[in-house]
Amino acid sequence: MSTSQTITAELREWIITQAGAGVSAPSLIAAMVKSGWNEDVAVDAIEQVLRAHVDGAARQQGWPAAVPVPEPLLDDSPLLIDVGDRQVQVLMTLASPRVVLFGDLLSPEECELLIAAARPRLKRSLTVQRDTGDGEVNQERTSDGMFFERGETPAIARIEERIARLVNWPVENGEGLQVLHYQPSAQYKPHYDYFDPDQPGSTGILARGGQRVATLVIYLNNPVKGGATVFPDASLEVAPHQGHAVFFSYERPHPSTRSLHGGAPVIEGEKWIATKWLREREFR
Ligand code: PD2
Ligand code: ZN
Repeated sequence: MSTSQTITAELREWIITQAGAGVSAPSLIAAMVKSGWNEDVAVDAIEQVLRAHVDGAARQQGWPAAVPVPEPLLDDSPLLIDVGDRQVQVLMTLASPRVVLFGDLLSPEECELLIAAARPRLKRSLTVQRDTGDGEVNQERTSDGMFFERGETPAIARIEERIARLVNWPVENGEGLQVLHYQPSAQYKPHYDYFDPDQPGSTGILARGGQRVATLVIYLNNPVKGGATVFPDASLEVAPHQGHAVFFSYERPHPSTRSLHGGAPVIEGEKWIATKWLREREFR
């Protein structure tokens, strides 16, 4: 391996082969540092080589292109993120699927306020019909829900501002908050939140701000049993705790993001969540 700080064809080949054989990123970095690389430069080089490699493979397979996605500022692994009016806890992160679990995003009072404002406006949740893009009642999704307008009340605007700072994504790119209420046995079977670009019904939806690129599910109460948010591709279950929120992003509308997720059946008690979906561009 070269000791210079340029990415030669030889180095590129070496990184791709090693990573493909399952050698971890820290081991690759350690090997490069040992042969004279600055650590930060080595990290950047590995990222650049592997990203270009994945993009090339994705193009060959006919996958949709990757786009920029929201991402919390997690350099140096902070335990807390300052979002202006609050310190949000970082409780867990996962690289693939990209998942970050936050604590204390909302106060108990803010959770109660959202539930009280949503309750009189709840209707049976719909899923998007593939061909037309219209909503339809579906056994896959047995909750009741409603949408707030973006910035509908000062409290909602404050929460949306906080979310924007937390994940570094403009407030304008967010859909209005959706509140969902699950009774015992209600669930949301595993699905992807992005819209299938090949379905005719997606055209109109995508015209309003492009694809969904990330989701934040905020837990508004504590169910007694059940109601976890599950990520089957990672065998990950997130327990629903009041005020906590699980963030996940998906850089292309494709299962390779491993962003398949669902709401497990509520076994005892009830479950309230608020979901914020983030689009590529301004959502109108
Ligand atoms: O209630 C959940 O945990 C859940 C699971 C999957 C919510 C959503 N998806 C969603 O709102 O998209
Ligand atoms: Zn979902």
